[in-house]
Amino acid sequence: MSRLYITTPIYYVNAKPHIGHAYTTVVCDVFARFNRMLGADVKFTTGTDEHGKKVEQSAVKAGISPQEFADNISKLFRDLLPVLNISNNDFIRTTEPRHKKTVQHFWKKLKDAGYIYLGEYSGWYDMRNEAYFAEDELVDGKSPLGGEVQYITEPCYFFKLSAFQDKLLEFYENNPDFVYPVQRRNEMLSFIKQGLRDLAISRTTFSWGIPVPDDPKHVVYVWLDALTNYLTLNGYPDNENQNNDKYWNNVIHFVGKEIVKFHAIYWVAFLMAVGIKPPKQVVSHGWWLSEGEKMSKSLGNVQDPYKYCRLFGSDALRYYMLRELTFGSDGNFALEAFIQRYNSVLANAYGNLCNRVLSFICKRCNGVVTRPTELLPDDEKFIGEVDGGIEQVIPLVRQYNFSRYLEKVEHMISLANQYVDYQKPWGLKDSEPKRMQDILFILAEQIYKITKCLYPVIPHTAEKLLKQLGIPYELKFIPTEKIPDVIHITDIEPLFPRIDTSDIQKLNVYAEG
Ligand code: ME8
Repeated sequence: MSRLYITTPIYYVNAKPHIGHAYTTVVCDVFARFNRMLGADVKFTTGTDEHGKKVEQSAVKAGISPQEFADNISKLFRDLLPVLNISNNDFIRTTEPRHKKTVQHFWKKLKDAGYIYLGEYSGWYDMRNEAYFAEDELVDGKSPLGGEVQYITEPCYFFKLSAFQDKLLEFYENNPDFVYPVQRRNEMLSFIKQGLRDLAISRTTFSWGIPVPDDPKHVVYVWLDALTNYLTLNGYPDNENQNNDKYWNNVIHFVGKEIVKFHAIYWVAFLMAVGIKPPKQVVSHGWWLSEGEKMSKSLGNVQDPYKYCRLFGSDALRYYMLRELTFGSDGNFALEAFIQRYNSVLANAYGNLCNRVLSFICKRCNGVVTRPTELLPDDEKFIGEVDGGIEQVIPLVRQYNFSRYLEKVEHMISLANQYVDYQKPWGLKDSEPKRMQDILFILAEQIYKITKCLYPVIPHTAEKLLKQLGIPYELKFIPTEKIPDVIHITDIEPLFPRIDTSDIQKLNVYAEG
């Protein structure tokens, strides 16, 4: 059985979770569920990144300890997982003892390998993004990531990143798909080719971090600390031989576009330095904007995933996010577009199809339909088109083309609606009852297949529908799968009730405070 290890970034605890964080986590969940359906043994992890000066300062401001501060926000990230229906296998906090042990072990390995030395660092420090920049990297007096900068000098341990320039180039050459999409790969390549400077990997200006082994005045740079979470979650250092580990050989890190460099350059160099294989792929996506702008507290446009789930259900949010954003590009998150997609696709096209077919079977066939003994050319065409659609879905997901995948499924739903409209089973009750039940069976079987395709994105509703069909099912893609020859439908209920758009003004989907 193939193994796969899928990770989200671990999120900073200086702000509450918003739609952007929810997005990466949902993408990973869909990818994890999809691969499990294809038979893979998937390990899927997420968590929170809790150290650093920013957290220390926010805690002081709030009048509580950094640990208490981190506890409060980490809980909001953790509690969001069941609300979004996320199937993660583990959740890490960088303040946990298991992680401290890994980071300190990893540090010692880097040091023993000769890649760490003590020096002094002066530079422009972006506090918000916990990163140093050289004078010539600043943009309008701010860091290239947009944060305010301060000039700082401190004694500091360095990682010999400069020693990895050629090895990184060779690695990129040998692994052309390492960074997805190719635009980000090209950015990484040009960054490496510009020349790599050694990296400051300890801090002495604050203490909220993991102490450097044998020199506890220093704490480990928050990015070295954070990236190592992926090893902690894979049992390192107890499981020291990661190169023979089946999960580690198939790690995919999903990240936002702004942190590709940390994963695709620094992390790779750290791992190379201790002789651990780099990840298989770093997959990056674009940003959700809210009302055309980056979400920020001060603009008051931070979209709250908890609110969307409470108002419309997690499946509706998951569907919208995957369908609306072209993976890799930026997109705008807007309530009006959300409701529009919900009503047209989930409520009308899919929900209504399921509801009218299943309730008709209940009302007119006492809930029972049986497999037709023969198919007409129209039936064969319809079934063939649905089967063809399913075949296209699998490669689209493997290529991270989530919006096209859902577009394909929407096409299959519209084929089913066209089939209903053309065959008009409702009118055949008295004249051709046998043909009517044949059509309904065919529809029920195609609804079953379409629903399985939708399962990774709308798991809650899909399971509800599969239960309504009364078919014992397995959550696997089985190419030759046929449902039983007799279907018994009992309870049915609407899947996605329409949202009344006259209420839009009343919906507050922005985070407070
Ligand atoms: O960078 N649109 O944490 P972070 C889409 N702790 N995705 C978004 C987004 C948006 N507007 N805003 C955030 C960190 N994200 C580090 C990571 S990993 C070893 C350490 C998502 O809380 C996206 O995945 O700033 C982005 O990369 C991540 O949240 C940043 O989360």
